[in-house]
Amino acid sequence: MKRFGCIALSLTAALFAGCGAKQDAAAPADGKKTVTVGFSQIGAESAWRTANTQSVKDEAAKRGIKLIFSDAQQKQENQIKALRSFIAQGVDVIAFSPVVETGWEPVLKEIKQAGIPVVLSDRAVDVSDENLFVTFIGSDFVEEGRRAATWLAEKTGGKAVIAELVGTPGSAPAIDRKKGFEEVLAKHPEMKIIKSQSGDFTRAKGKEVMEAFLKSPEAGQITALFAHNDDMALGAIQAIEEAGRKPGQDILIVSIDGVKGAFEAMAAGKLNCTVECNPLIGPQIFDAVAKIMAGEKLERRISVNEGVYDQSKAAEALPTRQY
Ligand code: GYE
Repeated sequence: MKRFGCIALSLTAALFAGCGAKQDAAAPADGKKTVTVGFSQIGAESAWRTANTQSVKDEAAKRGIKLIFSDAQQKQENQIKALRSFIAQGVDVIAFSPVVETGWEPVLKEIKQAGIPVVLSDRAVDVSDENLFVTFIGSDFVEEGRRAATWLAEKTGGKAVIAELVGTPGSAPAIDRKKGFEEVLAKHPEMKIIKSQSGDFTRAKGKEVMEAFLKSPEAGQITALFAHNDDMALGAIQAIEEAGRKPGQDILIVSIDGVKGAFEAMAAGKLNCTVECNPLIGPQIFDAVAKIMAGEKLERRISVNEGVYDQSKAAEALPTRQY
């Protein structure tokens, strides 16, 4: 089993000097301007998301940034409303994690007209004008899909009948993880996906869809499950157990994120592998904000370092997992 290097993020906290003339009641006594950031989060659909939210809030507090945080409950329309309210409030920078890839152009143009820089967090958008945002900070989801399929191919000797639990339809991680997974499958003619449906990145939906897979006429053929995130895999594990089959043995399971619950399931022998997707990107987001406020140029794409873990590493890694 290959283990891709898992490198802890080492990020320097940056303090920014004031620029611009906006008055703020919360301005510190030293005369430096308080920076205000509007952050539109997708929701609280998974353990990954909860950890991501915490990382953003903690880092903003640590740096004395005024954070206007908005939870969209997984709805694009709510995110668009939040973005417009950030414009109305005259924030210094807008950061957001777009629930789906498309449909952002009009609101991004409004933000641009208002002169507010945008940092994309975690998920990318599909826009024709790349200048509508400054940078995108997030994981390489295509690579994560490849890593999941590569692990499964090695584990099964290239033979598997696969059920797939897809993430939120139209979201960058669902599109890209599927793409990367299928790219590797194309090299293994005896690995095929026979069931594929969205479980919307939630545990409840993952369980529900897996139950339906296990009631289908093809249920008996399934030897492996690829879940686009750990929460759906954890829901599916329950469904598999309730159907009287052994998760991790009768059906091999590989998922993505690397949340604590996944490590616990691996230590219990119920999940076989998780591909890490690090949600603790608050420091990178606010490093980007600091650079923007200082007028520095930013890379268009800032990536996150991640690894792959299987059961042999689970018990050892569990105590040090931060999310
Ligand atoms: O994998 C999933 C969450 O966008 C990378 O969103 C994120 C994904 C993550 O709901 O658990």
